[in-house]
Amino acid sequence: MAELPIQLIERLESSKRLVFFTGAGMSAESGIPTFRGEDGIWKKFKPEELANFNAFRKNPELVWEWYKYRREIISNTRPNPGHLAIAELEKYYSVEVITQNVDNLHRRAGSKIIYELHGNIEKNYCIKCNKRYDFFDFKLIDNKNICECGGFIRPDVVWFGENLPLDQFNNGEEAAKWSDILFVVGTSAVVYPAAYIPYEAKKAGSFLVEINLDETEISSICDINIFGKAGETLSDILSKVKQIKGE
Ligand code: BJW
Repeated sequence: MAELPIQLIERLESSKRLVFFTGAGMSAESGIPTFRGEDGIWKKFKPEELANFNAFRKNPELVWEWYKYRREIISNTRPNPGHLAIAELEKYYSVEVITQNVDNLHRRAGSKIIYELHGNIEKNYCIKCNKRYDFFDFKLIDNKNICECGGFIRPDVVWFGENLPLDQFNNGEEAAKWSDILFVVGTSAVVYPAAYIPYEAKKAGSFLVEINLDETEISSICDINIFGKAGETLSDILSKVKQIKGE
């Protein structure tokens, strides 16, 4: 087990409310590519061609191709030790998860309170009549996904220029502000308004711990920066908590 900073151990001893703000790096050890960086999805696909509504109107087949490809990857993965550690920490603390990920891995790991800021790749809705088509229960016609009303079905995710689900954002922000420790895990923190959340938590007095392979936009405001893999570091944190709690 790697040595954890003493300030973090002291905080873990005195804290009650932990909040995890997670990004694509959280799921990297499950085998899901991140968006930016060396293996990022954006290296292979231009976001402006795929993750915005105009692109979808212009070329729904292409956008669906990308989502089918990613769903395929996600359906063959499982939560990694980091997701499982966050879920197990609920035995010892009040834990809430704010995630930018659409991959459902926190839920599959057993976390109970999850705010999904950018939607969920397993859910869909018709852009004409709003009928919901969750968990793939719609037909593929010529690689277009068409609702019974004739409208296009789209994935229930948040594209550039679209508003985040207000309840998820507001509740997540509130949880972060009330947290004793906010862990910022595996995010480049460049996409807004999600990236405002750690700043708001800091202003409200939370202790910020970043876990990332590299420095990010948010590193300088964090109280502690742990440069390491999310899965390994969170497992180490869980082991330390068990020691603290006498297990
Ligand atoms: C590891 C690791 C390991 C790797 N362990 N770590 C204010 C300022 C500036 C711009 C804006 C602003 N407000 C709004 C904007 C515009 C825009 C925006 O933010 N643009 C910036 C990019 C410049 N924002 C929006 O458009 C948002 N909407 C909005 O603001 O609405 C209001 C509005 C309405 C009308 C008109 C205009 C505005 C919506 C943003 C939606 C983002 N959507 C996506 C796609 C979701 C669906 C899908 O998945 O298909 O969300 S984009 C993509 O980026 C995805 C992610 O959730 C998001 C964040 O990425 P993340 O998670 O940080 O991943 P990476 O790859 O960037 O980083 C991974 C990190 O992990 C790295 O740091 C690695 O080092 C690390 N790592 N392995 C630990 N093992």
